Amino acid sequence: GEAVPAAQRGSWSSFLKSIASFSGDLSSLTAPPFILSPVSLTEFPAYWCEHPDIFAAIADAPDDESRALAVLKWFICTLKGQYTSRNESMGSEKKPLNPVLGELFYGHWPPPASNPKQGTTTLLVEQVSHHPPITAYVIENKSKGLRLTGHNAQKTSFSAGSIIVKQIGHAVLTVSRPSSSPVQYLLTLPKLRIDGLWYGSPYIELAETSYILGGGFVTAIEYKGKGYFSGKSHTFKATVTPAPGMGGAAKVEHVVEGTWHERSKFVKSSGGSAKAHVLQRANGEELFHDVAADGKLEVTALGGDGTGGMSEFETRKLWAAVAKGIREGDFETASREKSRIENDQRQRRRDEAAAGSTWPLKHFVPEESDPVYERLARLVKLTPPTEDFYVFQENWPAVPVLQQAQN
Ligand code: 0T9
Repeated sequence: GEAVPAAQRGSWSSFLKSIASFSGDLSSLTAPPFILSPVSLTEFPAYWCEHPDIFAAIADAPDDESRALAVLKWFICTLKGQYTSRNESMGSEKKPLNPVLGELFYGHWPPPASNPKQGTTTLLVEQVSHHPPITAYVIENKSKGLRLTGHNAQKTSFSAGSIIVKQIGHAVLTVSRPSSSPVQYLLTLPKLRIDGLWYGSPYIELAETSYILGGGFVTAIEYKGKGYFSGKSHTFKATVTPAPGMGGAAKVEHVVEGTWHERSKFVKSSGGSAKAHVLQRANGEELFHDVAADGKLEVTALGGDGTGGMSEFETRKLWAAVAKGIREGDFETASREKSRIENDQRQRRRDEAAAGSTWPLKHFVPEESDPVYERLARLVKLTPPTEDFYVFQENWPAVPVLQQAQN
């Protein structure tokens, strides 16, 4: 591979061989230094809200149909960050830091000075399982009545030179309204293919279909890459139709096509609501979404201990020395510090086993079923997950810095 530093070619090809003969938890494999990222997976849920304005706009939609389109626009606008931002900032997809059990990440997005009414959005993330790695999160804009909760895990396999990642988990978006009951959407996650491994410059392509279900509508988003129906990378086609039993709205259908890292537009629209979601360009072009038109706003990390500091399990404090080593090319320090964290974890697990106790999660509880999932998954007959659901515990101690940010 040309992107692989000469001194690491051998370790890259043996790393590729070990992934090829392995399936399961890739995070535990040792990779050569050039492919390491200094960012922990607990920071990834922040990608859901790097356009806090588009997220907040969901609360302002006047009706179910318009809200379904607002949710779709927000979902599409997150994809570029979720799946291509490491290529932009570090030249290729990289192997993230593998969070420890109980790792925490808190953050917020304050409203812009020009629009204080947008409200503050807060982020709370907890690593709820180490083996397999599972990350749970809550993103909330209290003043707009919006809350996104979810959890993520991955099942990986290797096929025709690519890593195939099946995302386990889902997200639920709750839109609270002042005078009627809340509306909920179930969001499923696309399948990933990691290509470019041979050349040492991995990148993600999305495949198959993901759904946004609820609020009276069903949105199916189909993903294709190079060589499929448009021949272009990062292509999608989203179809928004009324959920079964919607009566009068039965004829509504919106179809949006384009690329999720650039532009998309309505190719079919039979309902009246689409107009409010069209971006009119100076050259007369009518778009649904244009990534270049959005200013992305990265999350500001907050220390959760209430004094502005971070406790030892908060991501940026826990990994500080490892991340610094990776950023500065001092891989000896990075790997020594990483071993220190891992040994500490092993010792904690041994102590717990000896004491007959388990690590207490701070914000979530594993449950075997989730009524919201059961109700909404039926709309397209999703295969029921066999993994636990992680339910956010409202009534547990709140995080002082997040409460402060919300006031
Ligand atoms: C949820 C996202 C997820 C996490 C990452 C597969 C992956 C871990 C999971 C799915 C986010 O919402 C979106 C984006 C990127 C996904 C990561 C990309 C990636 O490569 C890693 C896996 C575990 C690896 O590190 C594979 C080895 C590596 C050498 C390839 C670059």
